Amino acid sequence: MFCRNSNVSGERSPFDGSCCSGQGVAADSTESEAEDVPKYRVVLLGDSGVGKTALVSQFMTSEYMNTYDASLDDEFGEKTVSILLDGEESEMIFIDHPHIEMSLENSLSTYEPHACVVVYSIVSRASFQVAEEMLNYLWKEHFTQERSVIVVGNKSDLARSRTITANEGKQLATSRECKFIETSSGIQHNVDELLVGVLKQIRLREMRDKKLRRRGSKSKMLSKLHGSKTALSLNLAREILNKMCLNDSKSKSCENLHVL
Ligand SMILES: Nc1nc2c(ncn2[C@@H]2O[C@H](COP(=O)(O)OP(=O)(O)O)[C@@H](O)[C@H]2O)c(=O)[nH]1
Ligand SMILES: [Mg+2]
Repeated sequence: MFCRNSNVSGERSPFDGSCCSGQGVAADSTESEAEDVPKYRVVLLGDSGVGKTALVSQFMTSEYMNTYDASLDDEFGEKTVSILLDGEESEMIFIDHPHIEMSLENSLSTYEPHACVVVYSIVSRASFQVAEEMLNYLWKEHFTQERSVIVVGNKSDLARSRTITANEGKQLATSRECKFIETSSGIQHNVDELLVGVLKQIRLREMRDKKLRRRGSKSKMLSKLHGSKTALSLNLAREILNKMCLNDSKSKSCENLHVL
Protein backbone atom coordinates (compact mmCIF):
# COMPACT_ATOMS: atom_id res chain seq x y z
CA MET A 1 0.00 0.00 0.00
CA PHE A 2 3.01 2.27 0.46
CA CYS A 3 4.40 1.43 -2.97
CA ARG A 4 5.25 4.39 -5.02
CA ASN A 5 7.62 4.71 -7.88
CA SER A 6 8.29 8.39 -8.02
CA ASN A 7 12.03 8.54 -8.25
CA VAL A 8 11.82 11.11 -10.98
CA SER A 9 15.54 11.78 -11.13
CA GLY A 10 16.01 8.24 -12.47
CA GLU A 11 19.75 8.51 -11.91
CA ARG A 12 20.63 5.66 -9.71
CA SER A 13 19.27 2.35 -10.93
CA PRO A 14 21.34 -0.34 -9.24
CA PHE A 15 21.14 -2.31 -12.47
CA ASP A 16 22.60 0.41 -14.66
CA GLY A 17 25.47 -0.97 -16.65
CA SER A 18 25.18 -4.38 -15.06
CA CYS A 19 24.24 -7.66 -16.66
CA CYS A 20 20.74 -7.23 -15.21
CA SER A 21 19.89 -4.17 -17.23
CA GLY A 22 18.91 -6.23 -20.26
CA GLN A 23 15.95 -4.84 -22.19
CA GLY A 24 14.02 -8.10 -22.09
CA VAL A 25 13.27 -7.70 -18.37
CA ALA A 26 12.97 -3.93 -18.27
CA ALA A 27 9.21 -3.71 -17.86
CA ASP A 28 9.07 -6.30 -15.09
CA SER A 29 12.14 -5.12 -13.27
CA THR A 30 10.73 -1.65 -12.67
CA GLU A 31 7.82 -3.20 -10.86
CA SER A 32 9.79 -5.73 -8.90
CA GLU A 33 12.39 -3.12 -7.95
CA ALA A 34 9.64 -1.04 -6.38
CA GLU A 35 8.35 -4.08 -4.53
CA ASP A 36 11.84 -5.10 -3.46
CA VAL A 37 12.47 -1.89 -1.56
CA PRO A 38 12.34 -2.89 2.09
CA LYS A 39 9.84 -1.05 4.25
CA TYR A 40 10.55 -0.34 7.86
CA ARG A 41 8.13 0.95 10.47
CA VAL A 42 9.52 3.25 13.12
CA VAL A 43 7.39 4.38 16.06
CA LEU A 44 8.14 7.69 17.77
CA LEU A 45 7.58 7.57 21.52
CA GLY A 46 7.87 10.08 24.32
CA ASP A 47 6.05 12.67 26.39
CA SER A 48 4.04 15.44 24.72
CA GLY A 49 6.04 18.45 23.71
CA VAL A 50 9.47 16.78 23.50
CA GLY A 51 9.69 17.38 19.74
CA LYS A 52 8.65 14.11 18.10
CA THR A 53 6.61 15.78 15.38
CA ALA A 54 9.31 18.39 14.83
CA LEU A 55 11.93 15.64 14.36
CA VAL A 56 9.82 13.74 11.84
CA SER A 57 9.19 16.95 9.90
CA GLN A 58 12.94 17.51 9.76
CA PHE A 59 13.46 13.98 8.43
CA MET A 60 11.38 14.99 5.43
CA THR A 61 14.02 17.53 4.45
CA SER A 62 16.99 15.18 4.80
CA GLU A 63 19.69 15.06 2.15
CA TYR A 64 19.41 11.27 2.24
CA MET A 65 15.83 11.44 1.05
CA ASN A 66 15.11 10.17 -2.41
CA THR A 67 13.92 13.37 -4.05
CA TYR A 68 10.18 13.96 -4.21
CA ASP A 69 9.50 10.62 -2.66
CA ALA A 70 7.75 11.37 0.60
CA SER A 71 4.14 10.91 1.51
CA LEU A 72 2.33 12.39 4.43
CA ASP A 73 -0.61 10.76 6.01
CA ASP A 74 -1.17 13.05 8.92
CA GLU A 75 -4.61 11.72 9.60
CA PHE A 76 -3.03 8.50 10.80
CA GLY A 77 0.11 10.16 12.13
CA GLU A 78 2.23 8.43 9.49
CA LYS A 79 4.94 9.82 7.26
CA THR A 80 6.71 7.73 4.69
CA VAL A 81 10.08 8.64 3.32
CA SER A 82 12.36 6.87 0.89
CA ILE A 83 15.98 6.93 1.99
CA LEU A 84 19.04 6.19 -0.06
CA LEU A 85 21.88 5.03 2.16
CA ASP A 86 25.04 3.16 1.11
CA GLY A 87 23.60 2.83 -2.38
CA GLU A 88 20.52 0.99 -1.10
CA GLU A 89 17.01 2.32 -0.97
CA SER A 90 14.71 1.77 1.97
CA GLU A 91 11.30 3.08 2.75
CA MET A 92 10.81 4.29 6.28
CA ILE A 93 7.39 4.82 7.77
CA PHE A 94 7.45 7.07 10.80
CA ILE A 95 4.50 6.62 13.11
CA ASP A 96 3.97 9.62 15.34
CA HIS A 97 0.84 9.57 17.45
CA PRO A 98 0.31 12.11 20.20
CA HIS A 99 1.45 10.53 23.48
CA ILE A 100 -2.04 10.50 25.01
CA GLU A 101 -3.70 9.05 21.93
CA MET A 102 -2.24 5.58 21.88
CA SER A 103 -0.72 3.40 24.57
CA LEU A 104 2.72 1.94 24.04
CA GLU A 105 1.30 -1.56 24.22
CA ASN A 106 -1.23 -0.70 21.55
CA SER A 107 1.41 0.89 19.30
CA LEU A 108 3.59 -2.20 19.44
CA SER A 109 0.79 -4.62 18.67
CA THR A 110 -0.76 -2.44 15.96
CA TYR A 111 2.41 -1.57 14.06
CA GLU A 112 4.90 -4.28 15.00
CA PRO A 113 7.63 -1.70 14.49
CA HIS A 114 11.16 -2.52 13.35
CA ALA A 115 12.45 0.24 15.61
CA CYS A 116 11.33 2.62 18.31
CA VAL A 117 12.70 6.10 18.88
CA VAL A 118 12.18 7.15 22.49
CA VAL A 119 12.43 10.93 22.78
CA TYR A 120 12.77 13.10 25.85
CA SER A 121 13.61 16.78 26.18
CA ILE A 122 16.92 17.64 27.85
CA VAL A 123 15.14 20.49 29.64
CA SER A 124 12.38 18.35 31.14
CA ARG A 125 12.97 15.89 33.95
CA ALA A 126 9.36 14.72 33.66
CA SER A 127 9.86 13.75 30.02
CA PHE A 128 13.03 11.84 30.98
CA GLN A 129 10.99 9.87 33.50
CA VAL A 130 8.37 9.08 30.86
CA ALA A 131 11.17 7.86 28.57
CA GLU A 132 12.53 5.70 31.38
CA GLU A 133 9.14 4.11 32.01
CA MET A 134 8.73 3.40 28.32
CA LEU A 135 12.17 1.83 28.12
CA ASN A 136 11.36 -0.33 31.13
CA TYR A 137 8.28 -1.57 29.34
CA LEU A 138 10.15 -2.21 26.10
CA TRP A 139 12.79 -4.08 28.08
CA LYS A 140 10.23 -6.18 29.93
CA GLU A 141 8.60 -7.10 26.64
CA HIS A 142 12.04 -8.05 25.18
CA PHE A 143 11.62 -5.43 22.50
CA THR A 144 14.93 -3.69 23.24
CA GLN A 145 16.73 -7.01 22.96
CA GLU A 146 15.06 -8.07 19.73
CA ARG A 147 14.55 -4.82 17.84
CA SER A 148 16.27 -1.45 17.60
CA VAL A 149 15.58 1.23 20.17
CA ILE A 150 17.21 4.63 20.03
CA VAL A 151 17.01 7.00 22.97
CA VAL A 152 16.97 10.64 21.88
CA GLY A 153 17.65 13.67 24.07
CA ASN A 154 16.08 16.45 22.02
CA LYS A 155 16.25 20.26 22.33
CA SER A 156 20.02 20.24 22.81
CA ASP A 157 20.02 23.87 21.64
CA LEU A 158 18.49 24.87 24.99
CA ALA A 159 21.84 24.36 26.72
CA ARG A 160 21.30 26.91 29.48
CA SER A 161 18.08 25.31 30.66
CA ARG A 162 19.46 21.78 30.49
CA THR A 163 18.39 19.56 33.37
CA ILE A 164 19.37 16.15 31.99
CA THR A 165 23.08 15.66 31.36
CA ALA A 166 24.22 13.70 28.32
CA ASN A 167 25.71 11.16 30.71
CA GLU A 168 22.35 10.48 32.32
CA GLY A 169 20.88 9.86 28.90
CA LYS A 170 23.73 7.57 27.94
CA GLN A 171 23.44 5.61 31.15
CA LEU A 172 19.73 5.11 30.65
CA ALA A 173 20.29 3.94 27.08
CA THR A 174 23.15 1.60 27.95
CA SER A 175 21.26 0.01 30.83
CA ARG A 176 18.57 -1.03 28.38
CA GLU A 177 20.90 -1.98 25.50
CA CYS A 178 19.78 0.97 23.42
CA LYS A 179 21.57 3.55 21.33
CA PHE A 180 21.74 7.17 22.33
CA ILE A 181 21.92 10.51 20.57
CA GLU A 182 21.23 14.14 21.45
CA THR A 183 19.48 16.19 18.80
CA SER A 184 17.97 19.56 18.17
CA SER A 185 15.24 19.76 15.62
CA GLY A 186 15.28 23.50 16.26
CA ILE A 187 18.78 24.04 14.89
CA GLN A 188 18.92 20.78 12.89
CA HIS A 189 21.66 19.28 15.01
CA ASN A 190 22.15 15.51 14.59
CA VAL A 191 18.76 15.10 12.91
CA ASP A 192 20.23 13.48 9.78
CA GLU A 193 22.51 11.40 12.00
CA LEU A 194 19.45 10.11 13.83
CA LEU A 195 17.59 9.32 10.63
CA VAL A 196 20.55 7.45 9.13
CA GLY A 197 21.33 5.83 12.48
CA VAL A 198 17.85 4.37 12.82
CA LEU A 199 18.02 2.86 9.35
CA LYS A 200 21.53 1.56 9.95
CA GLN A 201 20.48 -0.08 13.21
CA ILE A 202 17.54 -1.80 11.53
CA ARG A 203 19.71 -3.05 8.68
CA LEU A 204 22.48 -4.29 10.98
CA ARG A 205 20.04 -6.14 13.16
CA GLU A 206 18.38 -7.72 10.16
CA MET A 207 21.75 -8.89 8.90
CA ARG A 208 22.69 -10.30 12.29
CA ASP A 209 19.39 -12.13 12.64
CA LYS A 210 19.82 -13.63 9.19
CA LYS A 211 23.31 -14.82 10.08
CA LEU A 212 22.14 -16.34 13.33
CA ARG A 213 19.28 -18.11 11.58
CA ARG A 214 21.65 -19.49 8.97
CA ARG A 215 24.03 -20.71 11.65
CA GLY A 216 21.07 -22.14 13.54
CA SER A 217 19.90 -24.18 10.59
CA LYS A 218 23.45 -25.36 9.93
CA SER A 219 23.69 -26.56 13.51
CA LYS A 220 20.34 -28.29 13.11
CA MET A 221 21.63 -30.19 10.13
CA LEU A 222 24.70 -31.18 12.07
CA SER A 223 22.61 -32.28 15.02
CA LYS A 224 20.63 -34.59 12.75
CA LEU A 225 23.89 -36.12 11.64
CA HIS A 226 25.18 -36.55 15.14
CA GLY A 227 22.09 -37.76 16.93
CA SER A 228 19.97 -36.46 19.80
CA LYS A 229 22.61 -35.55 22.39
CA THR A 230 23.54 -32.64 20.15
CA ALA A 231 20.32 -30.85 21.06
CA LEU A 232 21.95 -29.72 24.28
CA SER A 233 25.16 -28.58 22.68
CA LEU A 234 23.17 -26.77 19.99
CA ASN A 235 21.45 -24.71 22.66
CA LEU A 236 24.76 -24.09 24.35
CA ALA A 237 26.32 -22.95 21.09
CA ARG A 238 23.43 -20.58 20.49
CA GLU A 239 23.77 -19.13 23.96
CA ILE A 240 27.48 -18.55 23.51
CA LEU A 241 26.85 -16.95 20.15
CA ASN A 242 24.22 -14.64 21.60
CA LYS A 243 26.49 -13.69 24.47
CA MET A 244 29.33 -12.96 22.09
CA CYS A 245 27.09 -10.64 20.11
CA LEU A 246 25.80 -8.92 23.22
CA ASN A 247 29.25 -8.46 24.76
CA ASP A 248 30.46 -7.19 21.47
CA SER A 249 27.73 -4.59 21.33
CA LYS A 250 28.14 -3.58 24.96
CA SER A 251 31.82 -2.95 24.53
CA LYS A 252 31.03 -0.49 21.79
CA SER A 253 29.76 2.98 22.45
CA CYS A 254 26.03 3.47 22.71
CA GLU A 255 26.57 6.66 20.75
CA ASN A 256 27.86 4.91 17.66
CA LEU A 257 24.75 4.26 15.61
CA HIS A 258 26.76 2.54 12.90
CA VAL A 259 27.49 -0.59 14.93
CA LEU A 260 25.15 -2.88 16.81
N1 LIG B 1 14.19 24.85 21.32
C1 LIG B 1 13.68 23.77 20.73
N2 LIG B 1 12.36 23.62 20.60
C2 LIG B 1 11.90 22.50 20.00
C3 LIG B 1 12.76 21.51 19.50
N3 LIG B 1 12.00 20.52 18.96
C4 LIG B 1 10.72 20.89 19.13
N4 LIG B 1 10.65 22.07 19.76
C5 LIG B 1 9.43 22.80 20.14
O1 LIG B 1 8.76 22.07 21.14
C6 LIG B 1 7.36 22.14 20.96
C7 LIG B 1 6.73 20.76 20.86
O2 LIG B 1 7.21 20.12 19.68
P1 LIG B 1 6.41 18.92 19.00
O3 LIG B 1 7.21 18.45 17.85
O4 LIG B 1 5.01 19.33 18.73
O5 LIG B 1 6.42 17.85 20.20
P2 LIG B 1 5.64 16.45 20.27
O6 LIG B 1 4.46 16.68 21.16
O7 LIG B 1 6.61 15.53 20.93
O8 LIG B 1 5.29 16.03 18.89
C8 LIG B 1 7.13 23.00 19.71
O9 LIG B 1 6.87 24.31 20.12
C9 LIG B 1 8.45 22.92 18.99
O10 LIG B 1 8.71 24.06 18.23
C10 LIG B 1 14.17 21.72 19.63
O11 LIG B 1 15.01 20.91 19.21
N5 LIG B 1 14.57 22.86 20.25
MG1 LIG C 1 3.38 15.59 18.07
